Amino acid sequence: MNNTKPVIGLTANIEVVRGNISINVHLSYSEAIKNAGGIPVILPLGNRECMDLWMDTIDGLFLTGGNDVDPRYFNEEPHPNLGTTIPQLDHSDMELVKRARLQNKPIFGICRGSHLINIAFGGSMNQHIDEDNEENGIVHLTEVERTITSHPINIDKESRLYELLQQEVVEVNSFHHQAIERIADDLNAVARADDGVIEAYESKDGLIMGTQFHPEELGKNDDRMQRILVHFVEMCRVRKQKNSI
Ligand SMILES: [Mn+2]
Repeated sequence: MNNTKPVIGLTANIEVVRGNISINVHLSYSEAIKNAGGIPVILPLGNRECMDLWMDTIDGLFLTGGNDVDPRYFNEEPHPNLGTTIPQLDHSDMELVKRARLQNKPIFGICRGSHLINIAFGGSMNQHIDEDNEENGIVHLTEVERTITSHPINIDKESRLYELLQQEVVEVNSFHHQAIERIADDLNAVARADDGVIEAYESKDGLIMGTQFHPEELGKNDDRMQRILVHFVEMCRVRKQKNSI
């Protein structure tokens, strides 16, 4: 089979499902990657051997949402409101990010995924933001349907995200109680909420993107949001072509 579609590795969450420790990925992620022209594959917890083979197989790495990242990765003690952390998963995901970067494979992170990338490159997190910011009415941790938008973000005009969305102010969904505190040196914050919370970043070379919001959900009803993932898959396709020459 002569397949030109890029293979995208999706990280998974670890959750107890009906009493069994399980890997779990929201279907919206793999559907969004498929709809964007990629071939999604789920990466469970890795070890060295798995990771070597996965890196030979995938053309891009997609880090999904999920649990909080262990704050010891940015040299902080746990905040009282820190959620459950899964050290094995953090370690596995960090290793994947580092390996993908070494091979110049495009990396996209959403929510936890975006936090983890930032931490892997030396950034830090605000472990618990006020859910209810009275001053400007922004609620970042909402319990509405995942396609519902909750607050606007302001996008830097000098960014790829702006190129894709062609709009400086965009309404996004919001399901987070943490936020990036210090952005890693290799990354640029390119979108913020009105309270300053970083909602998207990009690496200087464009190969890494992270969003605090969820384009995989918004893209169901909003073609512009789907463009973000189409762009990522396209970068992975270019990377695959380079590899095959
Ligand atoms: Mn938000």
